[in-house]
Amino acid sequence: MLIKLIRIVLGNLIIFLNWIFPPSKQKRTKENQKIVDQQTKFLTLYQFHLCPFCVRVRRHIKRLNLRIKCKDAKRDSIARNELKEGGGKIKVPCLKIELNDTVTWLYESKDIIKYLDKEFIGSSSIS
Ligand SMILES: N[C@@H](CCC(=O)N[C@@H](CS)C(=O)NCC(=O)O)C(=O)O
Repeated sequence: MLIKLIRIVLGNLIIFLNWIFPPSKQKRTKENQKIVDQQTKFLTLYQFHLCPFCVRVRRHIKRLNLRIKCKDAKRDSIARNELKEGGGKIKVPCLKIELNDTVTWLYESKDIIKYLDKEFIGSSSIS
């Protein structure tokens, strides 16, 4: 009970700090943003709103200026089932990558960030 309360307080504090200090966004031309938006159509992030690892990944997505669908696997039971059935476990964050008829469920915030950097860092950026 106490642990749950501490988690909620800390989670909300992280959300608040994230709101106060938003990451600076990578800039792209409209045309380049359109190309990147096409590529991110195939990505879905399964996450919990208050999970610090998810906040880290969401910040990174914002920093890279990516439009990636986010599904809340805590409150949305359909998303929770998709994650369990598809990925094999309820652990967040998890990035679902749908490419060329292959679906990959990428767990671990570190690995998700590494993947996004590899695919999108500096991708068509202005500066
Ligand atoms: N090492 C993992 C840690 C992820 C993690 O512990 N996530 C927690 C939420 S903060 C989780 O999914 N717990 C399963 C659950 O609550 O059902 C990462 O960096 O992504």
